[in-house]
Amino acid sequence: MAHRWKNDLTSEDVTPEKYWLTRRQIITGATSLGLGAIAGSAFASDLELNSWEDITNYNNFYEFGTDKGDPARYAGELVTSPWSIEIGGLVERPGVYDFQDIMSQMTVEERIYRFRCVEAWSMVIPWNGFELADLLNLAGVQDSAEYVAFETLYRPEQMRGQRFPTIEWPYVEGLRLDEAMHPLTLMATGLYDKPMPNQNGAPIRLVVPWKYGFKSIKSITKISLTTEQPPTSWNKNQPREYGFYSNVNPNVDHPRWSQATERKVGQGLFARRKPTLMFNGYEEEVAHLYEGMDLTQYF
Ligand SMILES: Nc1nc2c(c(=O)[nH]1)N[C@H]1C(S)=C(S)[C@@H](COP(=O)(O)O)O[C@H]1N2
Ligand SMILES: [Mo]
Repeated sequence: MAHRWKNDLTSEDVTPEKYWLTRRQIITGATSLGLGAIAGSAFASDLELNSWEDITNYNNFYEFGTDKGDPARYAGELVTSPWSIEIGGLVERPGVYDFQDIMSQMTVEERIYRFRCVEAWSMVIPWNGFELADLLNLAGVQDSAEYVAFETLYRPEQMRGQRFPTIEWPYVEGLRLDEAMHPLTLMATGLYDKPMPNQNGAPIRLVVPWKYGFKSIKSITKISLTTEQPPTSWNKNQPREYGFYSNVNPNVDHPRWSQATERKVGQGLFARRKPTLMFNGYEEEVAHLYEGMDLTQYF
């Protein structure tokens, strides 16, 4: 794959596929594909990008503290260069992959995705990144692999939240292999055409737009292909509240709050709450992955 620098992107580069909402579609409101369910019923404000300020100042990254302002406050203490990802388990070419080497082999593009946190706030974010499938293919997935396990960096000297046992460190996440290979699943390396801010998971983090935000693990240092379903941080912490799949689903409530509606960040606390969409609006693209599964059991 040819490498393209982010500032070489043209509007053609960001509008090639049906899977994601593009900047042009948002501007014209012409979203008949991908997020059509949203566009069909939505006001322009539902599709408007959240501001850089919203995206980088209000989020979760427990490695830096549990307050939603802590990542912006303290993530600057993390040194993200050099960076490498150890890829192992059931792959043909296991090894330690340097981040810059990976980048030189990937086509970085922009994709605008809806993001929905389990706590019922949402944003629309212009990520830059490449498909996780491209990275997994670089390492070569063996036929016997069924799941992908991810790990965040453990470095308490620079990640002050890790000095406390708020959750078990390192943060871990997992996907079924078909979810991981889906073209919507992104390894994000930036936003708004800028390198990924530390608080959003620099230099590289996962983005799975049809799942709740906590699946999108940040600052990844390890990826492993397995036959066993991998442990996930929130499931280990609160198994009754967080399952492995964590698909956005308005019909399955979190035990302590409803998931039926959501509030878009940046529109004021008194803005109208919107109904949550099945699979966060990506039903057409991903529902087939879960055919025949009872999603109240596999939540
Ligand atoms: N390593 C790590 N990744 C993480 C988290 C975390 O605490 N640690 N929080 C998750 C949660 S709960 C959310 S909502 C998103 C929020 O960050 P974003 O707005 O940058 O996507 O990151 C997810 N990824
Ligand atoms: Mo979250």
